[in-house]
Amino acid sequence: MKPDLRGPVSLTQYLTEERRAGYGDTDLIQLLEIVARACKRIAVATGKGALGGVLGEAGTGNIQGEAQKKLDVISNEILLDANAWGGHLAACASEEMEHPQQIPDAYPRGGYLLLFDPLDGSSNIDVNISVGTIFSVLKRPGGHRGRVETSEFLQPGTNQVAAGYVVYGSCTLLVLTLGHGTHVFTLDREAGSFILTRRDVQIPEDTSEFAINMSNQRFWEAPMQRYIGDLLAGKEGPRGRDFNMRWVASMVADVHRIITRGGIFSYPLDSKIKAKGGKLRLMYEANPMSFIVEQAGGAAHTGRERILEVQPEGLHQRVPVILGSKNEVAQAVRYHTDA
Ligand code: AHM
Ligand code: MG
Repeated sequence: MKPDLRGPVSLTQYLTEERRAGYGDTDLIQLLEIVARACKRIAVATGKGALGGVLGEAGTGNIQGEAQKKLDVISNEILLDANAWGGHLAACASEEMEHPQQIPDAYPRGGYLLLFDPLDGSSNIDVNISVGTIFSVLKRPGGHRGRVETSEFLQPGTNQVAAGYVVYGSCTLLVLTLGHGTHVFTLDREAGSFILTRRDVQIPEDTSEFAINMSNQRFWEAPMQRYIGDLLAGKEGPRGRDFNMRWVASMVADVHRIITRGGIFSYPLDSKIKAKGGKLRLMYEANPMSFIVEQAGGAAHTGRERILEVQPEGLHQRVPVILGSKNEVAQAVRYHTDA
C-alpha cells in the first residue's frame, strides 16, 4: 500500500513502507538510516564553517594523491564511526582510504558493503558552494564470514541495491534509490528528520543545458570536441537551437540540477588524465550517480559503454562520465560510436 502523501512522510516511514513492499530487508533499512544520520552530522559540520574550525587543508593526502581538506577527513570519520556497530555491514570502502575498512571484531558483521565519497566537491568548501556525500550499497558475495577482500567490492553498478547522495546546499537534501524510482527528501533542520518532498523524480528526456569544465576543451578526445562544438554553435549549428552552460565543480550539485530540471553532465577523458582513465571514480561517484539518474529516467554512459555495466578492475578506478537527459546522452554517445 502506498503511504498517504497528504501528510509528511519521514525517511523512516518511507523505508519501512519499502521493506513491507519487499524492497530491502531490515539490515538495509538500518544501514540507510545510519548513513542518513551520519550525513546530518556532516551537514552540521559543514554548516559551522569557520566557526567550527573545519575549513582549510588537513595537511594530508589521500590514495588518489589529492590534498585532503579538513572536512574530507571529518566526513570520512563520521561515516566510518556511524557504520561500525550496527551489525548490517561487512566492510566500507571510501574514496579517502586505500583499502576497505573492516567492521571491528568487537561488532557483528552483516552482509552489505558500503562505498562512499564522504565529501564530494571539496574544493568548493572554503568558498561556501554546495558540497555533498555520495554512497553506494552492494551485497557481500561471500556471505558473512571472515575478512572482506577488495575483490568482493568489484561488482558492476547493476548489482547496487541502493545508492544516494546528500547535497549540503541552501538546504540539505537526500536523493535516494532502492532500485525502483528516485526520491528526494529534504532535511527538516528543526525536527532533525528527512522528509519526502519529491517522489519518483523524472528527468526530462530532452534538454538545452550542458555541464562540463570547458577549460579542458583542448585536451578532450575528438568526439567530445565535436559534440560540444555543435552545442556551442547554437541556432546556426547542426542542433538548430541555443544551449546554456552550467558548471558548479561539485558533482552532487551539478547532478542535482539535472535531477531537478534536466541537462547533460560530462567529465570526459582528456589527454591530461588519460593514463588514469578519467577524473571521476567508478565505485564512489559514477556508479551511484548513474543508478540514481537511470532510476529517474535518465541515462549514463562512458561514451563506450553503459556505466552500470562496466566491470570494475580496481576500487579507485576512474571512468569518463556522460549522464543526464536520456535523448541528449544518446546524442553525445552517437558522436563516440560514429567515431
Ligand atoms: P572530489 O571527489 O575530489 O571532490 O573530485 C570530484 C569533483 C566532482 O565533484 C566535480 O564534478 C569535479 O571533481 C570537478 O573537477 P574540476 O575541478 O576539474 O572541474
Ligand atoms: Mg568526489
